[in-house]
Amino acid sequence: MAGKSPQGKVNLVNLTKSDYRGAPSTLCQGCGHNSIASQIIAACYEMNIIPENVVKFSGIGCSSKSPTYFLGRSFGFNGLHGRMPPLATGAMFGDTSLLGIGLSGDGDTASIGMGHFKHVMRRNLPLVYIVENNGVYGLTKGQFSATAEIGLSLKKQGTNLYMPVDIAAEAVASNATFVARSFAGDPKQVKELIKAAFSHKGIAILDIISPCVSFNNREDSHHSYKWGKLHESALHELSYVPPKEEIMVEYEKGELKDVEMHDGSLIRLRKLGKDYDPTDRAAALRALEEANKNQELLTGLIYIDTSHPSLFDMYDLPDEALNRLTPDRIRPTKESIDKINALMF
Ligand SMILES: Cc1ncc(C[n+]2csc(CCOP(=O)(O)OP(=O)(O)O)c2C)c(N)n1
Ligand code: SF4
Ligand SMILES: [Mg+2]
Repeated sequence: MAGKSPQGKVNLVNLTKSDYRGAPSTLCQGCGHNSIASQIIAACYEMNIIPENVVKFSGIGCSSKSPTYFLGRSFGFNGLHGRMPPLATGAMFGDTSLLGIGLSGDGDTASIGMGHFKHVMRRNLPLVYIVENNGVYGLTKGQFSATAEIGLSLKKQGTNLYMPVDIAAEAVASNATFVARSFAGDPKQVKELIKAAFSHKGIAILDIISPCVSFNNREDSHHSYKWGKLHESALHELSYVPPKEEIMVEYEKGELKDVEMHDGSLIRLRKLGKDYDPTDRAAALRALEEANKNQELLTGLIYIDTSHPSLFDMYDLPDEALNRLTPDRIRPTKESIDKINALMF
């Protein structure tokens, strides 16, 4: 039962929200990345996740610094620029019992890291992969990233001449099994999507527009708070329903669609406008294309496939985590080595 401690309300694993915090943020005040960190903290607290069961990964950038500012009791690896996915792949294989969360930026993912981004999706590594997307390289003082819209003019940078990369469209095209887009200015949606992503058995890509208040927050910039607020077009109202929670609320038939996850939890989608089926891959690509044409910030669960095996399902792994196997269980016997050698020579 959840109760109270001198530090505040405790959740089902007897932890307060403070137990999910990290070091104080050194990012700029108002940076979207800080708001996303707060929602990661809230999601993990509400899901009763034990912080020591989580491992955080990141590359380089202001976004990649942000794991320092949440889940201070969890494991963490800060890797090279654009190399968060291979780092996560290796570490997660080492201990498949952990929950993985990767933090990256639009530069880290869509510029230098594009190759690794594509491959981690086709492999379906179980990982919550968040791209804090601000259209610039914030850490190195605001150069255009690959997601900046064509024609964007910024002080000191001039005008961006190139077409942008759409992270969500890249993810759907690369067979990612969970693709969502959100906006740091819509914290409730961010939190519910993070919870759903933690329940997904495979790669969960969250492209979150996360304004850089220092270098790319002009009102007409597609990665600013103002533009996001004016142009957000949510596909549905989304809530995460934990496994076995009884739903007492009455609802009108036809207005709700539930997506069932492996652990028995549900992603509950309440219709807002048009019908939208997030299990239809072609429809997802069409919706993204349409939104780009109409200059809309399309948010919500864009695509989900709960049937595809995760990377670990494709290998004959023991139940016990590999990093806990003792040398006598890992080392091949002399007979098996002799057998392999006999095959080769
Ligand atoms: C190999 C390499 N190239 C370039 C850099 C310089 N660099 C550091 S962070 C960064 C871009 C960060 O942008 P993004 O991933 O969008 O993160 P943000 O700071 O915007 O959150 C670059 C180019 C580097 N650290 N390593
Ligand atoms: S420079 Fe931009 S991305 Fe970096 S902390 Fe400041 S507001 Fe955030
Ligand atoms: Mg960036």
